[in-house]
Amino acid sequence: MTKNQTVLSWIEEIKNLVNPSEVVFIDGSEEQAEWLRAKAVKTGEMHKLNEEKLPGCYLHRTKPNDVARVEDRTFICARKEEDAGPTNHWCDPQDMYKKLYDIARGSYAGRTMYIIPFSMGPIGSPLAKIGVEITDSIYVVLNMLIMTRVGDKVWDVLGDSNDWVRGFHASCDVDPEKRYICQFPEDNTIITVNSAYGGNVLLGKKCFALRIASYQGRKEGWMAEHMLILGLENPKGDIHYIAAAFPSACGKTNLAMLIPPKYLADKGYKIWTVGDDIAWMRVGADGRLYAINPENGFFGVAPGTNAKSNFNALKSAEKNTIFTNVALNLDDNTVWWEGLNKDIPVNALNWKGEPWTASMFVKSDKTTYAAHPNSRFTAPAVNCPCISEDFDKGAGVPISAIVFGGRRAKCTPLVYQSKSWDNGVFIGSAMASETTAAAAGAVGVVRRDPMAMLPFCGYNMGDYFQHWLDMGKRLGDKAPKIFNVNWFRTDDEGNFVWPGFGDNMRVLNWIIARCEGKADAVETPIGYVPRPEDIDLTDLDMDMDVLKDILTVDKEVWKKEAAEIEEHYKKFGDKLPAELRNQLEALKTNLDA
Ligand code: OXD
Ligand code: MN
Repeated sequence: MTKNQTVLSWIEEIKNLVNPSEVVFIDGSEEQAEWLRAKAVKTGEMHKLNEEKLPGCYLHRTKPNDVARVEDRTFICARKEEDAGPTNHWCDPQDMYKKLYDIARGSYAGRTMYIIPFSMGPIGSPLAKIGVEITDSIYVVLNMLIMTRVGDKVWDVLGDSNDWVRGFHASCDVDPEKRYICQFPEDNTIITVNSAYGGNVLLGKKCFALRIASYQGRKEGWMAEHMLILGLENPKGDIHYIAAAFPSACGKTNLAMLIPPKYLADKGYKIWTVGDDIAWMRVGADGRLYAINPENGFFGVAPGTNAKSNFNALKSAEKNTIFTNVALNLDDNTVWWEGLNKDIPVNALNWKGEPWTASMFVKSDKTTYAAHPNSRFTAPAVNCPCISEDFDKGAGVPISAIVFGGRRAKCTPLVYQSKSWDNGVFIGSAMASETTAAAAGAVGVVRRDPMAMLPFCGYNMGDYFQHWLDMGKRLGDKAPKIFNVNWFRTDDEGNFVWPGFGDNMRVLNWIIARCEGKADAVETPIGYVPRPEDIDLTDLDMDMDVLKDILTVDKEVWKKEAAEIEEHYKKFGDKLPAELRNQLEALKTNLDA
């Protein structure tokens, strides 16, 4: 418990509003967690899975109307609309507080109010931040216990300070018409109502660690980014760290836990996972950029995860894991999802809890799938076989390279390096990807998603670009090198050309070699692209011509791309930094040359 008056008076305010029948402080003990799990099983919120095959694992199903983040109902409630910027939905804070309080009023009647003190980042680390989430959902509590560092120690570190983030979640009737995910950056406050889907209600994640933290980062001179962090160890035992931003469901978790191809593993190459989704980065005492993963677990997309695509994620989710919206195999009380393995259950319940058998499955019709395309596993980071020794290191890891990427069937080459930090910021600001199932809405449409932060930037994105440019000035020649990758180029039949997964290591090796000044490249209008022979294809059944093709920069295609970037930039008006306009003009000139 805490004596912090700012915490206690906020708890009192929310308690008076929602009128719970009891209040439970989460203390972080295993004993309390076990009591909560038992309670959740009793109410039916959780289903206990086969203790032998999946020890400590549970299955949860959300309402079918509540399966993904809802960007059209996500608001940045800054006092001035301009401060939310053109890419966010905005509402006046006072109007929104009133609306949310009206919705939440009395909604905990007959329910328990759980109070979760949590730290984003190792407790007490100078890079960590503290939050308190109030929720009426045991599912949220149990997920937060995996995804963040929870417990009484957090109160000790907080002391009397008012520097903490308020997170209030009310499940209400899970009514999509009254669903709101609201950030009040100027008040360090988050309020979510009428949802129970992780990305909307695990308030430490997107709401705090990205939307609120990005705002704090700009004010305080650091960065909160939608990035994985991995360490690449070479045979000499040196580890170089890479932070990489990809839009949701583009394989961040897979890249973060990559297993090198055999011939590289045999030589001694290894990948160590620091984070799979979020990076907080600060300039360290030596002038380099240092990153921590503020989370303590993985909230990964289940479908497509298998022993080949991500063995380490599968291992991470073998114990003490919560599965959400996957299928239940009734024969052995385990879970299944499309792409897990060929043992399609004959006797199962689909993600909605309806009877399901393999004969119902039609590949082209996702409504027949057993698991929801955005079904998830919430797994403790400590379970990951390749978790970095530095995962818990409060000081963070030094970043050598920043990598942007997205799904682009055409246009963007497999990999290229920016010509400078500012040019890299330009590349990030123009990032585009074909949409996936992680957010509600059409799938497969190209959308610009600057730095993969479009749904997560807590302030005006024009100011965010300027913040990136300013960070580059501070870092000077110690700044990480910036790259762009695209694993998703397709051939004329729509098949992926690059094998991806573990073979992405071949590209990471080029990236690190470039950082060390040890690899060649060709200068193109968009940046430095490897020569085909610079990417090691040992043991890979790939033709040099095919590789050459996906490394090609087609000037005509890129002229169209430049025109689209110009269009994309228009929405930022005066907030678009002059430097980015100059970068776009330089690209156009290069393409005309
Ligand atoms: C996620 C997302 O869940 O980006 O990480 O949607
Ligand atoms: Mn994400």
